[in-house]
Amino acid sequence: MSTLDSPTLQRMHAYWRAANYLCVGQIYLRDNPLLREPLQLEHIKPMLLGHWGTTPGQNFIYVHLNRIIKQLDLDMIYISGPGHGGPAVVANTYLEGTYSEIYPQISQDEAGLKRLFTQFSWPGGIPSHASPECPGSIHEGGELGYSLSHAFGAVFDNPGLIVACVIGDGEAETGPLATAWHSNKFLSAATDGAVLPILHLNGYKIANPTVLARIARTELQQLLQGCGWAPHFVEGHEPERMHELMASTLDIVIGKIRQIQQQARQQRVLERPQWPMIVLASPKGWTGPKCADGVPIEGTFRAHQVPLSDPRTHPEHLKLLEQWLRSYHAEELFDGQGRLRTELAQLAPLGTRRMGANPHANGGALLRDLRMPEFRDYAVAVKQPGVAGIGDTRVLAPFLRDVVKLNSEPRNFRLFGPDETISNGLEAVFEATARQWEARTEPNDQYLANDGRVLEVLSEHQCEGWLEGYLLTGRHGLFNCYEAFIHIVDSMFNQHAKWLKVTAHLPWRRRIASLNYLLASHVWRQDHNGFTHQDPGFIDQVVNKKAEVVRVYLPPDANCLLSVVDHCLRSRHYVNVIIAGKHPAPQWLSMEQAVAHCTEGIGIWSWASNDQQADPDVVMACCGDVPTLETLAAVSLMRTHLPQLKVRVVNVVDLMKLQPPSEHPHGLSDREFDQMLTRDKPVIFAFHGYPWLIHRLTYRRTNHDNIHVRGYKEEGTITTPFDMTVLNDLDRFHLVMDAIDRLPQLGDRGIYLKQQLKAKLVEHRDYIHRHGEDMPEVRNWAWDAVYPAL
Ligand SMILES: Cc1ncc(C[n+]2csc(CCOP(=O)(O)OP(=O)(O)O)c2C)c(N)n1
Repeated sequence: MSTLDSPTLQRMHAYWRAANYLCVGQIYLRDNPLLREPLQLEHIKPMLLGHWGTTPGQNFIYVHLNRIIKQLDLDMIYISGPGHGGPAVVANTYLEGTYSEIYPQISQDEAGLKRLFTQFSWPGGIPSHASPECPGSIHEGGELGYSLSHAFGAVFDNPGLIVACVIGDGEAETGPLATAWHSNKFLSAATDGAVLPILHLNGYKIANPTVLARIARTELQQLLQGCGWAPHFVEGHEPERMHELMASTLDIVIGKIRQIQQQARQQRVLERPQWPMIVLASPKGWTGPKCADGVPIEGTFRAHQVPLSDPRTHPEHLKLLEQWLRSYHAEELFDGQGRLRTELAQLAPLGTRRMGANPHANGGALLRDLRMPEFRDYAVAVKQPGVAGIGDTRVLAPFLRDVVKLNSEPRNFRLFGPDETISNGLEAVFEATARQWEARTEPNDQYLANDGRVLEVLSEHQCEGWLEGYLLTGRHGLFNCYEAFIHIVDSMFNQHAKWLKVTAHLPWRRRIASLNYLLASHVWRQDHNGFTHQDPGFIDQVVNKKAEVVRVYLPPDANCLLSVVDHCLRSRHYVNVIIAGKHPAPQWLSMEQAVAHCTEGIGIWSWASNDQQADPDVVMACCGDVPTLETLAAVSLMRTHLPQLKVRVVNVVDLMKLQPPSEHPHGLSDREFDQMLTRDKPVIFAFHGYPWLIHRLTYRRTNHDNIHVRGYKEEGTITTPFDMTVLNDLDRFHLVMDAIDRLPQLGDRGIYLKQQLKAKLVEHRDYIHRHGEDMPEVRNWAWDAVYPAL
């Protein structure tokens, strides 16, 4: 017996034709949207932009998902992996009515159709992808590879949600997507929702066949099965047969999803299920022109973008385009006003069951504040500056543990990381939860459970994609990672920051929780790993993005870290980058001082300065925990050996303070900047990252010419912590020498001290080579305005 009776099948086919028609219209037309007149050149856009190839397949999927949503009242959203098929999501959200509700000028009539067509890939209109402007989208899909990770992120802790995730067979060749199949080892059938991957095997990328289309179907089946999936193939090109096959397959796979969930939820079956998925093998550019210019188009790579050329330069294509458009018989699909005929419109689900109107795809609308513990309760007691600390992230860990605990019932906070939660000093979170793990366990495993709040997989791409999906659907999270390897997701960060920028200006999109990176195990303390693990360049990458979206914090000690993390977890619609150390390190500020300092983001540390009664001779500025330590050691040296010198210490927690306020909302006013860093005195700036960044951020400041920056200059290896700073000229001795070089008034006193400091550096080298650790005077140094004898 067939799944679809004949009238239903015909109506679904008509709906598909309507969507296809709207997509061709978006790519080509600026006028005559219902082809009431013969097609003329003036009806055609001056620039033909967009991607046809993936679009009819996605339209086909969408109409079938609509049927099953309606039939079973499913809570479902749609992710378009090949998001370049933007016309498809626009067309379908228009047909279901959501588009016109959000953008009333794109009305359900002929005038609205004309605007719908014209706005696509048009200046002042909408982009060609499944962009943020498109309702129902949480995934632009411009940069391929992240659809399946986003889909999983969206269903974690969303037990009622199904994400239908269309994956391009080209997209499936990317590293992130290839790994994302394994997300099923982290998904709880009991407490999470389900992902329905639909691998769209249309055979081609831009100009090449795809790998998965050119291996035997059995090999593809085995590959997917090996990744833990049960693939169902829907293959062919004859519409009638394909409609029936897709409908019956969807019935089976959704039935299977429900059965798996029921077994886990009611019968408490704990074995990892084999989740179903669909492989849709259909021609690329299905229903488009068969041939043009004597070569086949449909079912080939030539269908990828705009299959027929501009009739202004290829006059013979005008007829072909008109034939193609008329093949959908728009007159049977839209009424006299240009509105989708009622019997077709009824195929779409209603209200928030429409995939364009599902609130999960506008996550800010569902976002609830986290329940936050009082961060001050986790403070380190700092009676005087310089007391020994256990490692800043280790102080933070109990706070994060309690964030997990307090939000265990709303289930809206998770930690993500590539197997570094313990390594980054956050082990205390495992007092409250475990790592989510659905694969096999063995007796010696640690902290694994099938209901853990920590998601760890050794793929930074998955951590990032899952977290993004989680945030975009209205929840909160934090990604902890080694600083050097966060670069792996540079490009994903880019895409997310772009999404935030655009959505911030769409009033109907609600703001989501910020994406928080905690980069521990940073460049200066890679004692185990050396050069490969030393790279502070993620900050440089981040500050390229819009100031309204990015924030970078370098707390100098644990109390500042607590204050910063509390702030970031409460913030909205930013990317926050926090860089913190995990190794024992001195603590500088009491909690009260830390809160005041972090609130300002930059400040003079008067307890370390001696310029209260006079203008400073030199400003010693620092940003980052290790640079702060070296700066304070340098200051104590200067105050001991050059007591007449007036030294001011400035610490920066919020890097964006350095930019002028015209460039970043956090930017310090020029007046305050001049007051703090002076208009004309030398500034020795010890920075955590690459030095150029400080110049980039301060080049417009009055005193920029006098700012001399030390930072990481790509000198690294396995060595002692202090030697890392020496190799990069960021150590206390170099900092003092830098100051002397810029203070000619010191005369011979300065020259003699410099001589002694150079000798110190030689002594340091000899010592570490002989003993394998830093000199006792370095290891045991503690803040005092007086430095031990040289
Ligand atoms: C990471 C990335 N690399 C390259 C591209 C350029 N690109 C755009 S579409 C495309 C082919 C996509 O093929 P597929 O995923 O199969 O989509 P479809 O054939 O359905 O259009 C490529 C390579 C991209 N968008 N993203």
